[in-house]
Amino acid sequence: TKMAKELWVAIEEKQLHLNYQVQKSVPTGEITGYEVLLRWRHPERGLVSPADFIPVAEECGAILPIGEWVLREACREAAGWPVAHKIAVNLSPVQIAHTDMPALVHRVLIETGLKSSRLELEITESSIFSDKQRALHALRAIKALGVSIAIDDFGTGYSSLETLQSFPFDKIKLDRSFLADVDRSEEAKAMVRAILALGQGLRIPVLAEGVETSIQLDILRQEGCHEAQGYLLGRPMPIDKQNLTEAA
Ligand code: G
Ligand code: G
Ligand code: MN
Ligand code: NA
Repeated sequence: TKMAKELWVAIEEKQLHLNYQVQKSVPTGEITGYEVLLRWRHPERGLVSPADFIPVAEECGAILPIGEWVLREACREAAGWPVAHKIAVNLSPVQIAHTDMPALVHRVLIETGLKSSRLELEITESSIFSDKQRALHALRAIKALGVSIAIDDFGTGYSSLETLQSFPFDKIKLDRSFLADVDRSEEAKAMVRAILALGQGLRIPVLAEGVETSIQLDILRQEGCHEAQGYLLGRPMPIDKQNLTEAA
C-alpha cells in the first residue's frame, strides 16, 4: 500500500519523533519514569496516530527499522537528561519474533551509554502468543542485561493469567479500559481491586493507565495501586516541553 511505502522512508525523511508521557508513584506523586510514544508527521496527512500506522508497519516489516530507531533515539535522548528517570519503550511482537532483541538492546545500551536499569520494555501478551519459547528466552536474556519488562494493556488479552505465571514481569500495566468506569461502577472497581490483589500476590507492582480524573487517582490510592499514568498526570509531549528537573 501507499502508507507502507511511505513508512519505509519516514525515518530518513525525519518524519518520526518521540513523545514522552510521565508516570508517577501513586502514594508519593514522585516521577517514576516516562513512556516513549512514537509520532509520525506525514508531509500531507499531518500527524498520523500510531494506532493507525503501527499495524501497517508490522504488516510490511517497516516496524523493524522503525522500532530500532525508537529504541536508539529514546536511549540516546534519555542518556542526555539532567535527571536519571527511567524510560519505557513499547516493543512490537514482530520485533520479538523477527530480530535478535537481546543483542540489539545490548548494542544500543553500549552505543548510547544509557544505564540498563533506566530502560524498561513494554510488551503485550500477543508478543508471547506466537512462539512462546522463543519469546520467553528473549525476554530472559533482556532481563539479564538489567533491563526491566512490563506487560502492557494487561487484562485485554486472551491468556493474561497464564502469561503472568510464565514470566517474571517487573510491572503490570493495567489497561485504561478498567479505569474508565471506576468512579461510577462498583463492578469496575472490583476488577481493579482484583488485578491489584493479583499483583500483590505475585509481588509485581501495578501501574494504572488512562488516569484522567482526581477521583480515579483517589480510588487508586485507596486500593493500593503503585503507579499511574494518564492525562491527569501529564499528556504525551516532546521532551523539551517536559520539565525534567520538576519535583513531583
Ligand atoms: O500514543 P498513542 O496513545 O496514540 O499510542 C497508540 C498505540 O500505539 C498504543 O497502543 C501504543 O502502545 C502504540 N505505540 C506508541 N508508540 C509505539 C512504539 O514506539 N512502538 C510500538 N510498537 N507501539 C507504539
Ligand atoms: O497501548 P499503550 O498503553 O502503549 O497506549 C498508550 C496510549 O494511551 C497512547 O496512545 C496515549 O496517548 C494514550 N493515553 C495516555 N494517557 C491517556 C489518558 O489518560 N486517556 C486516554 N484516553 N488515553 C491516554
Ligand atoms: Mn505502552
Ligand atoms: Na497500555
